[in-house]
Amino acid sequence: MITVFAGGVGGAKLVLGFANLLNPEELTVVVNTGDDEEFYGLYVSPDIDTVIYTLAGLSNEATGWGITGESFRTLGRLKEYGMDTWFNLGDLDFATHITRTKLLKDGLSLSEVSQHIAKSVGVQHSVLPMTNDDAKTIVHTADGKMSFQEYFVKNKCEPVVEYLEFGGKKGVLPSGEVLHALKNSTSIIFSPSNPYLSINPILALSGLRGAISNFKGKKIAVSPIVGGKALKGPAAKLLKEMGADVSAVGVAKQYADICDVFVIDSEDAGLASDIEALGMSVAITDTVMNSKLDKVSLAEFILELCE
Ligand code: FO1
Repeated sequence: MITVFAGGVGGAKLVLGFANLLNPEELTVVVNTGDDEEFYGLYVSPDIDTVIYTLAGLSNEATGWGITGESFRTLGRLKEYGMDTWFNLGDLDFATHITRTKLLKDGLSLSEVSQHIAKSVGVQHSVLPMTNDDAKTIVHTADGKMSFQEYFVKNKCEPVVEYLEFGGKKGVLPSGEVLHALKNSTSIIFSPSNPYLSINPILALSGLRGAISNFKGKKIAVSPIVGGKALKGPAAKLLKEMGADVSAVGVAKQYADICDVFVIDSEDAGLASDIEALGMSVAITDTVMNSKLDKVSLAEFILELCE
């Protein structure tokens, strides 16, 4: 079995590639929940939903999040009622959040609820939240501190990030399901999600870095930066604000102490020796995933590295 650490859009694309090649018992996806937030009393877990909707073939290809063909009538009515509506929740998406909130209130864990939602829309592979506890990311910026979604959606990633605070309280543990998956895995894959916003919240969980350091199988990370640019989202801007190189080398430095192999795009082949100097081996292929074939090809390439 392989375990894939994933955030939202970039992670979900690669996960779809793996899901096309591996049986459900051969793949576990561990998803960042630092982006989770409550809206109107409903518990929203954006990265979990992005992965589930993508695997279910429901996702909006244009945005990468939400459900294709969504309507926003409920949100429109909430606006008429004077509610804050900067986070675009669609009508069908609301059903997911209502279900999640109800089941959490009934006493199910976020892992159990996520499995229930995934199965209900036909997803057979395991999609696990990184933790069952509150681990929301707080973004400290030049404009003050804010929740992840306030930073990402309300403020369009514009505030300059000073530092990121992970975990609702100190010592948040990974879920038992995550630890079980790692114990039974032969490889760990760090998907091309934002290393600061999507992967670091997972790595910040108590004991997880140690578990990964002691992990005997292959540990492979994929660069979300190609040709000095992020394929989507604020990864390049964040690298700059954190004082890192805005390149695959800058990302590789984040993974140098926990990964054996770093996958870069063919366009960045010239950076291979700089990354090898960090102590990782480098694998070069086309990493930009536009079509389904791109996603499956990249997943296939990584599975070969796992052997
Ligand atoms: N991203 C946006 O840029 N704007 C939105 O209004 C928005 C709404 C939204 C609703 C549900 C959901 O599951 C995700 C949504 N996202 C939206 C994406 C989300 O903020 C980010 O993809 C992740 O948190 C970062 O990975």
